[in-house]
Amino acid sequence: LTEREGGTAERSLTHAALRASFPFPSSQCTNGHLMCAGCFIHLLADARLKEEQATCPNCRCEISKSLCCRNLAVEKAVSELPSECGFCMRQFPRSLLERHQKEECQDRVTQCRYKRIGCPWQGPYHELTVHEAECTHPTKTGNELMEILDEMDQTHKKEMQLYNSIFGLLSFEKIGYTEVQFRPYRTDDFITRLYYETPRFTVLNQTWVLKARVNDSERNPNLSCKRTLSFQLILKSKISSPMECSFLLLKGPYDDVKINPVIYHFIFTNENNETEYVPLPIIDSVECNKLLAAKNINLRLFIFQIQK
Ligand SMILES: *[C@@H]1O[C@H](CO)[C@@H](O)[C@H](O)[C@H]1NC(C)=O
Ligand SMILES: *[C@@H]1O[C@H](CO)[C@@H](O)[C@H](O)[C@H]1NC(C)=O
Ligand SMILES: *[C@@H]1O[C@H](CO)[C@@H](O)[C@H](O)[C@H]1NC(C)=O
Ligand SMILES: CC(=O)N[C@H]1CO[C@H](CO)[C@@H](O)[C@@H]1O
Ligand SMILES: [Zn+2]
Ligand SMILES: [Zn+2]
Repeated sequence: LTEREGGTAERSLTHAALRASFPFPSSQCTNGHLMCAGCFIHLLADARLKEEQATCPNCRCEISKSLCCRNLAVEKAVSELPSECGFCMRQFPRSLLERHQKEECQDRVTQCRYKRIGCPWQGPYHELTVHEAECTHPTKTGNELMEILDEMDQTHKKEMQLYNSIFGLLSFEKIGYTEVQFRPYRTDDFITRLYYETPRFTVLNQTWVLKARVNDSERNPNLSCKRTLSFQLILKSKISSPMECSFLLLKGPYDDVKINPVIYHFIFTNENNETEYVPLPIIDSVECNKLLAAKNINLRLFIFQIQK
């Protein structure tokens, strides 16, 4: 993929993900200014990062999930307006756009038909025929294909291992879980930074706290579209012997966020009582912005104590 195509594909995937996951296709401020769901969520997330009240870019009135509402008449009108294909940038009536992007666009991102035997190629549809004609995968020997299939098996095996280890953990004797609520705070540095912390909670008869921070490897996280969160589990009570644990953060009952399950391990002692910051495996930055836009982040934490 060239950079342009990659960017375009990613952008349209992001939009598709947003449409699929966010209930408001459009929002309007109290003065009637409209914005699409993606911009709305981005404004709320940016305001959270800058510790400001989110405002309408047109009239500067306050915006928030409770102050803004959908405008169904506009949504209907908009659905009849032409809109741009994310791949070829040409305009189409909205009603035709989905079919165009899925089936007709010459620039839509496609994958080689030999993907199943390991061809990694993906690119615009209009290059597909040429690629497939010269793709070396169908002429590979049985032995070469065996190697490729082995690699693919390894990937599947890793996924299976993850799920099996979650099922394995579920048969541990000591399992604790709780709903955790991350609340936003500011560091008192000169340039303050947003971080999140949960109130103290009890799991497995110990007191814990979780902290989270927005990926701060970049100087201005508010300038970047790519956002990630990482978190840290801290043991607050004194223990009489080391406590070896596996832990897992998942979507809880109160927030709709897409998180990939990742199991982390740590041996807690009185001296070594906090984990490193580890990635909160949110599936993408759209989901991350959704979390930042909400006031608090509600998740469910599982702790499995490994007993020797
Ligand atoms: C829980 O911890 C308290 C003190 O922290 C202790 O007195 C109590 O026996 C513990 N309960 C269990 C079930 O381990
Ligand atoms: C982003 O935030 C930083 C401080 O957190 C600020 O200095 C900068 O001006 C902000 N950029 C924009 C575009 O708002
Ligand atoms: C956590 O560890 C640090 C450093 O080892 C120590 O100073 C602190 O007292 C510990 N906290 C608790 C609650 O044990
Ligand atoms: C603070 C923090 O989590 N920084 C991370 C931001 O993302 C890059 C790339 O994923 C990591 O290398 C940083 O550690
Ligand atoms: Zn197109
Ligand atoms: Zn190919």
